[in-house]
Formats: sequence, structure tokens, C-alpha cells
Amino acid sequence: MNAPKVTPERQDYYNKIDQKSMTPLWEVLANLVTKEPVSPCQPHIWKWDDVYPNVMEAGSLITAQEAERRVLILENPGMRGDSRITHSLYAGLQLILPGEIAVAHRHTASALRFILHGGGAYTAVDGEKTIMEQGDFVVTPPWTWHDHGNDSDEPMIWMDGLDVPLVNTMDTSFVEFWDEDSQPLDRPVNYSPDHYSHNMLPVGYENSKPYSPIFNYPYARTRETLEGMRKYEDWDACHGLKVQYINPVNGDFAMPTISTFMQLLPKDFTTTPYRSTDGMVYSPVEGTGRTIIGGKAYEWGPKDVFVVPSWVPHHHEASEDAVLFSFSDRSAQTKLGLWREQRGNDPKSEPH
Ligand code: GTQ
Repeated sequence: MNAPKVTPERQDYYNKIDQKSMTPLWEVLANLVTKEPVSPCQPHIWKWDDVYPNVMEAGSLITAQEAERRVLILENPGMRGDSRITHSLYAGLQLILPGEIAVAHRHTASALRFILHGGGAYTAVDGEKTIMEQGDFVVTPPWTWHDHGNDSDEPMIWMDGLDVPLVNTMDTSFVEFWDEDSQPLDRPVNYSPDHYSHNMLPVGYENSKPYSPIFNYPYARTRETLEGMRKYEDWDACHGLKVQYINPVNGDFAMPTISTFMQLLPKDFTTTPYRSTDGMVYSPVEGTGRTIIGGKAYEWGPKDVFVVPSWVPHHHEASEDAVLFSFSDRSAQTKLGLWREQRGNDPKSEPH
């Protein structure tokens, strides 16, 4: 639909109502209610070999303490200056050097950590510490106190994923700082996994919170799950073997707004084209391959980060056995009744 013709008479009228902070819908309708998602988000890849020296250099310029969080934001080239990796999500690479801490605070934004490099640093969430290793997925739920520290003897780098753009769109951002650098711990390390991560819950346990009581999903167990499923060769044409991290209490995603996934693609597997309304951020953990996004190939390997925008057809080609972590705002979209996907590249196949 084209916008109706602008006659001099109409233009005069538009100018007049413009003074009153009004504007005619029929001039903007087609751009406002679009036929399909129109996103400023562009496909992009950050190669680990490129980003790693830059992240390390930040370590000699500023301390984690002074920076509060020493992070290089991964800014989507289509939205420079907006601190977004997709239209609704933020991502960054956080560096903590041995002996450093990132001070305790809490915010309404949800955060995830995906550990790329190093091992042995910790995050404390609401009075409990977890030690993080490569490939672990760690949750910082909304409005929970958290601080990070590195008691190991090597630098640690992880990817932060936050729903800050979503939170700010809804004008719901709050942050508070703890009086001291670190929060007091009132539960032992591993309290949460010991209680909630074995397909059992203490009787009478009730979780009124919209997020998982588990806040570290260790890579060793994720990998074991995929390896177990692999025996049955139940490959999905679009995803290979793809699992989602869940809240064991209700089967929902681990976080209220952000969904997280891990997927295994065997050597030489090529997936069928696929698209969905949630822009996806991927970080391969093992193996190499390429993802064709909107017709262009992006070659990836371990610790790279790449983005697939909303509704852009894409498929993966694994050159060797590959394991890919990913996250998106699907958890929020499904709750709002917005999420759609389309499998295969038949334009006549109905999205659902
Ligand atoms: O670790 O709490 O990358 O508050 C951006 C904002 C990390 C964090 C970020 C944050 C954090």
C-alpha cells in the first residue's frame, strides 16, 4: 500500500495539526505496521582472534574496580552507539584479571554469563557463589545482588548477555549498589545445584520467582546431555540437536526474558534454512563451520560471537563436530504471544 497523495490542501492540514503534536496515521501506516519484521540489526561476526587482544588491552588501561564492569560492548554495526547486539538485547565481553573483583550491585535487567576463556573465577548471586568454567551458562536474575571475582591465576573472559534495551524500552530500569565491594555469602558454594539440579525438588518447595533457582548450568553436564541424545541420531533438519536451558520448577526458560540454547551439529551436517522472530546471538564452543545468513557466509570457530537478525533466513554448515551456544529474547516473545518461526525455504509454507 502506498501512502495517499499529498494535495496542497492536505499538506496545509498536516502542518496545522503538526503544531498540536498530531500526525495522520495514513501517511505512516505501512512503515508502522509492517508486513514482516524490519530490523536495524545486521548479521555480523566478532572473531575471537580479533577481539581477544583488544579485551586484554583494556586490562592494562583500567581496573575492574574503577570501571565497575570492565566490558567491551559488542555493538551491532546497524545500531552503533545504541549498546545493542540485537534490537532488544545487549552483549559484551567482560574481563576479570586474577585478584580483581567487580563490585556488588543489582538491577532490574536480567543478565547471563557465557564463559569463553579461563576458568576458576566466581560470580556471587543473592548470597551464593558459583565457580565458573569454560562453556558454563550462568544466570543473574532480575534484581538479585551480584558481584564477580577472580581467585584463579589466569585472566577470565566471558560474554555478558542482558535485556537492557528491552528494559529501557519499557522504562523499567533501576540499579542499586551494595555498601561494600562484595556481598556477604549466606549459603555454601553449590547449594543451588545440590538442591535443584537433579530432577527433584525439596517437598513443599515453592518458587514464586519468574526465574530458575539454578544459576550455573555447567558445560560438562550440557555436553553430556547432547552426547547422550546423539546416540539416537534424532537430528532436527533445522537445528541438529538443540536443547534449551530450563527452569526445573516449571519447564520455562531459565530467565523470564532471555532464552538460552546449546546445539550439536555433527561433522558435515548442513541444516535446512530457518528463520524466527527472535534475533539470535551465537557463540560456538567447539568445532568450526559456517552460517549462511541472508545469503552471505560467516565462518566461525570457538569463542567467536555472531548475530542472526530477526526473520532473516539462515542455515548452518558444520565442517567438524560443532557445539554452539546461543541466546535470544524468545522467552519474552513467547510470553507476549509474538514469537513465530518458519522452517524450510518454501515461501508458501505458513509461518507459525
Ligand atoms: O556484570 O552486572 O556487561 O551490570 C553490563 C552491565 C555486565 C554486570 C555488563 C552489567 C554487568
